Amino acid sequence: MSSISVIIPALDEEEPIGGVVRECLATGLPNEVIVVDNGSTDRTAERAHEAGARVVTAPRGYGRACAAGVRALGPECEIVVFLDGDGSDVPAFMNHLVEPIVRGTHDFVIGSRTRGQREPGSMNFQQVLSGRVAGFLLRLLYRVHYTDMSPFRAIRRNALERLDMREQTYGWNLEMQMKAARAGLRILEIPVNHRRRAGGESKVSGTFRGTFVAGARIVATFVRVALG
Ligand SMILES: Nc1nc2c(ncn2[C@@H]2O[C@H](COP(=O)(O)OP(=O)(O)OP(=O)(O)O)[C@@H](O)[C@H]2O)c(=O)[nH]1
Ligand SMILES: [Mg+2]
Repeated sequence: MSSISVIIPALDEEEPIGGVVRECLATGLPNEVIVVDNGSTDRTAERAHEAGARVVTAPRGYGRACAAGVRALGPECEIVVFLDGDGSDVPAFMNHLVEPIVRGTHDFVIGSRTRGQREPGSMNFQQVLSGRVAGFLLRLLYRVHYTDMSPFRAIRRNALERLDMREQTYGWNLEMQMKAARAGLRILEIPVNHRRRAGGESKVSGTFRGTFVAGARIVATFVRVALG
């Protein structure tokens, strides 16, 4: 059996984080769950730890958090799973994400929320549209099939470490998808269900500022990686 580690970036998620960690552990798949907390002002770290996660810290920023999680991986880890800490991703789908990697047919398996069942209100129009637009552009550029920029994804550890990930904030997810395609990884997208966040407050899609900042960063990432 391959050794699986889960990385969860979490900022001020004290309400949902314990449940997310427990749901991940309940799948019986991960050897470790790493919660990357950067500067939460609430009890995110405490709740994550109580639920059974290893907690590491990093400077502010979604990409920095993910990168810090990767640096903290145990030496035995072979497959890395990423998901959000707000309870919106459904850990029960983790087996569908890792199975093709364990079987050896794929290196990168990404969930698509737009192809799965979405709880009403879990994704707004801009999120669905931007996932589709990114998918369209990446199909033209790299002939790959994506319909979302879902944070819920699994990747072979040695493949991830070769991608030379640079994005420090919300461009991280798109950068991984683009670099995976460019590197010729064997990519699979599968439908995953999506829920509303299980408490706490939105940092991105639920606020105008969050949407604007993340959107600008995602466009900048697209341009940088496409031209790079
Ligand atoms: N470590 C870390 N995590 C972050 C940062 N910004 C956001 N996150 C986490 O990244 C995930 C996505 O952020 P959300 O606020 O859920 O953004 P969203 O999914 O667009 O918005 P919702 O509709 O409210 O779910 C959550 O787990 C956040 O806690 C950050 O700067 N550092
Ligand atoms: Mg969310």
